[in-house]
Amino acid sequence: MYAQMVKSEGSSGEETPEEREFQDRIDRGEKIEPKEWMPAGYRKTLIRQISQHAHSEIVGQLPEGNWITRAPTLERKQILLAKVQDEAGHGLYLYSAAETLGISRDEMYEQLHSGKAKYSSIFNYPTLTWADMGAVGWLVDGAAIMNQVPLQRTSYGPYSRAMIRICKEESFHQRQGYHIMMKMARGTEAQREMAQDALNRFWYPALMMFGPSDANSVHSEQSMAWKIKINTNDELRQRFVNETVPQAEFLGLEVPDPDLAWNEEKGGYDFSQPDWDEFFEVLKGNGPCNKERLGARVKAWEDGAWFRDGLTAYAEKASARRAASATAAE
Ligand code: BYC
Repeated sequence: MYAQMVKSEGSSGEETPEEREFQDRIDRGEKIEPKEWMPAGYRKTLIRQISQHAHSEIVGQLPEGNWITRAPTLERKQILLAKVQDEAGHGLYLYSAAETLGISRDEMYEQLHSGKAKYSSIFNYPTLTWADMGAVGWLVDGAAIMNQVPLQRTSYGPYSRAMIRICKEESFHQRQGYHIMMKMARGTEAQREMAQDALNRFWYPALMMFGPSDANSVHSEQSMAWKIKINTNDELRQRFVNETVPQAEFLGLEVPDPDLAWNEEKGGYDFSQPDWDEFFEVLKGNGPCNKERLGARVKAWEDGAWFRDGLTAYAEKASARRAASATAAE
């Protein structure tokens, strides 16, 4: 079987009996739980992917947080606030899932703040108008769902369970985004133009969320053998386009791709690839908002130092007091 032929990352020689048994378990569809044996490469890949995912949720709050104070109505403000809070919750489940693999939360934060860990490229683009809140919910959360629904079946237990809850909330996020787009697209001419402009700016960055083309994906083959990933980047991108184009048509908006065409033979749309040079520049830290996003996270971390110090000091004092009263009681 293909999966069994793929060697563990970092293991140079023959497959060991433990590695073989591990792969058999994966192939049988069993979940791997935190205290069970796993190849070092499996652990490392999961830590990388889950922590990057957690960072994306946390950094992902910034472009939308930008609009909370400027939402057009009280109702929209409440909905947006709830959504942004959900993203914080997703980050926390995912950091917890990564911690079960032996990395501390502080280490993960350090990797984010130093620029060593990645987060999704999409959050390095600005949100310029209220219509962008619609486009982000519709396209960005839509792409996230497309990626994350299969991840509910990922082989690592804590990750797969976190995904189940996250996907339920993401569906609400996608609906709220589409609802904003509907209002805008069917509003005044100026509102329709804003909706079209948001689609124009977010379409290609949303396609980039699925990662580089399969030919350039470094991790896909091994990650799929381990069922850390269930689909290739190109498969998910194609599914996203197939689902999203009719939604754009329903809105009366135009997808900014002159080459977009239904291909009867493949049962999906032919579409233009995003600018992959731009994608790799964003990954290197040269996107429109990379510095601003990372700067905001580092500032939040530094501003919170007094609070963390206070909590630690209180916890230490409380435990010293408990120890002293236990001794006195003896
Ligand atoms: N942005 O070998 P590949 C969300 C990196 S949604 C940045 O294909 P892999 C949210 C990749 O890390 C977003 N980097 O990698 C939504 C690797 O570099 P390293 C979060 C990217 O891991 C709404 C290199 O490129 N979702 O959170 O097999 C509101 C080669 O790529 C990107 C997830 O993270 C990118 N777009 O596949 C709020 C889902 N694409 O690490 C929040 C879980 C690729 O070797 N993650 N790279 O330095 C995944 O499914 C996979 O990690 C990916 C990439 C499909 C993203």
